[in-house]
Amino acid sequence: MKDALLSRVRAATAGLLSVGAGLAVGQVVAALRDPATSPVLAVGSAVIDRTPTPLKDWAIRQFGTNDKLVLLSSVTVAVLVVAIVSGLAARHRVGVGGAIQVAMLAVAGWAVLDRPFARYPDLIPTVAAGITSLLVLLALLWLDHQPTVRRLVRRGPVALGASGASRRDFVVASGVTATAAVVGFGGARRLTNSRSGVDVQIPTAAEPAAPLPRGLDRSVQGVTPLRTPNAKFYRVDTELTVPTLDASRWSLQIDGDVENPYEIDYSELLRQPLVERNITITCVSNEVGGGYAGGATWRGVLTKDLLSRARVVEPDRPDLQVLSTSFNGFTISTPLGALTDDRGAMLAIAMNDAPLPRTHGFPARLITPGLYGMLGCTKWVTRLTVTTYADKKAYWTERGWTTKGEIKPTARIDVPRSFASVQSGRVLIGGTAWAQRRGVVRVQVSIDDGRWHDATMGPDVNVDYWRQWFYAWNSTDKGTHNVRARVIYGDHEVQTAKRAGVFPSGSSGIEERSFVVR
Ligand SMILES: Nc1nc2c(c(=O)[nH]1)N[C@H]1C(S)=C(S)[C@@H](COP(=O)(O)O)O[C@H]1N2
Ligand SMILES: [Mo]
Repeated sequence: MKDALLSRVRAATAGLLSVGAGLAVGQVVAALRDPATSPVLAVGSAVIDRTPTPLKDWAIRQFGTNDKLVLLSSVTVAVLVVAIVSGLAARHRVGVGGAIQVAMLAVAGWAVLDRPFARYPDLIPTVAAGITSLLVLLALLWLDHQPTVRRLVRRGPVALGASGASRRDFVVASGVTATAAVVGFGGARRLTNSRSGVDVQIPTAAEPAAPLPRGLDRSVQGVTPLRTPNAKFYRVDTELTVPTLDASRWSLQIDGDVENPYEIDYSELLRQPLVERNITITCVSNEVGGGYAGGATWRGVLTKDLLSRARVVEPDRPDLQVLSTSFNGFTISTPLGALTDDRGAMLAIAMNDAPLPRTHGFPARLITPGLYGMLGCTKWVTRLTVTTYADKKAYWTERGWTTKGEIKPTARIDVPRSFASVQSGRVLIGGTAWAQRRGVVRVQVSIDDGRWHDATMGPDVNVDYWRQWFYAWNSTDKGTHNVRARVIYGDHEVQTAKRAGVFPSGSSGIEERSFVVR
C-alpha cells in the first residue's frame, strides 16, 4: 500500500519536474532570442487576450497592476497540475504521459504562433522546452524503475545499460533537476533584465518646455510631486514582459488615406525639430482617487508635422481616425483632429530628460493631451494609418470601450490617507487635480459635508498639466471626519458629482475619504 503511494508520488514528481525543467529551458532559450516567445508568456498572453472584459476589469480592481501576475500565476498552476497528471499517467502507459506533454506543447506552440507577426523560428523555445521535458520525464521514471519506461527503453534503439540505478538515484536526480530549473528561471530573468537598459542620446528640443516651477510637494508632505519620476510613473499595457525593441531596427510607417505614404527610421526621427511639453496622461481605468495618472516632460516630434508630410487625402472628413499599431499588433484609434490640431500631440522619444524607458514605449510612443491613454498614447508604436472608424477597430474598441475618450476632470486627495489618524489642530489636506484641455481653475474642499472652501493652489503649469492644491483645516473635534474635494475647471465649470465606473469611458464622481483626529 505504502509502496504504491510512494510510487505515485514519485511519478507525480517526475511529471512536475520534467515540465518545470522544460519550461526553464524554454525561458532561457527565449531570453536569448526574444523573451516574448517563451511558451509560458505566449500562453499567458493568449489567456489575457481571451479573458472577457468584465473578468479583466474585476482582476484589475482586485489586483491593480498585479493583474497580469495573477493571471500568469493561474496559468502556471494549471500547467503544473497537468504536468503532475502526465507523470501519473506515464506510470501506467508511458505513451499516454508523453501524449499529455505533447498536447501541452501543441497548445503552447499554437499560442506562440497566434501572436501578431509571429514567425516559425519563434517556436524554438517551445520545442526546446518540449524535448527537455519528455527526456527528463523518461530519465526520472527510468531511475525510478518504472517498468513501463524500462520496457520502452529496452525495446528502443538506445541501451541505457543494466538496471543498476537505485531509488536514491531518483531522489538525487530530482534534486538536480529542480535546482537546474530554478537556476534556469533565475538566469533567464537576469538575461532579460540585462538587455532592458537603453543607451541613446536624444538631442535637445528646438522648443524646450519651460522648467517646472517649485511644487507644493516641497511644503505639503504627501502631496503628489509636480513631476512624476520615470521610475514611479504608472504603467498600464497588455504586455506580459517589457518589449525590448532595437532602435536601429525600428521604423515608423505612415500610410492609409494619404497621398504620400512614407517610413521614418530612428536616426531620421532624431534629426527632426523636437518639441517639449509638460503633459499629464491618465488611464481610462483610473478609479476616482486612483493612481493611474502621471505628469512628465515629454520630448518628441509633433504628429501634426509627421502627418502633414504624408498629406491626408480628405483631412476635413469628420469620421477619420489614425489607427496606431504597436510592434506586435496592438492598436489604438485616435481622432485625426487630435493629432493634427494645435494641442501638441507628439511622437515622444524622451521622458523627463531621459530616453523613453522601455516600460513606457521605447523607442517611440504617442502622447496626446486630453485623451485617455488607450486613445492616444500608443507605446512601441510602429505604424500610423489614416483611416475611418468604420473601416478599422482598435483593440479596446473591439472590447466595448469608447472611442471618444476625453479625460474627465477630477480632483484627487493625497493626504490625509484613508483612515489616517492625525493630530488635532492644523490638519493639512492636499492633493492634485487635472482637467486636461480645459485647465484647472481651483479646487474646493468640503469637510463633514459642510460648505465648499477654496483650496490654495500650486503652480499652474499649463492646461494639460495637473495642479497641486492644499487646504489647512483647523480641527477642533476629535473623532472621524470626512473630506471631499472637487475641481473647478475651464470656464468655471464644476466637477460632476455623478458617479460612473471606469467602463466604458472613464470614472466620474467626487472623491470622499475619512480620517481620524486624535
Ligand atoms: N502598445 C501599447 N500601448 C499602450 C497600451 C498598451 O496596452 N499597449 N496601453 C495604453 C494605456 S491603456 C495607457 S493608460 C497608457 C499608459 O502609458 P504608461 O504605461 O506609459 O503610463 O499607454 C497606452 N499605450
Ligand atoms: Mo489606460
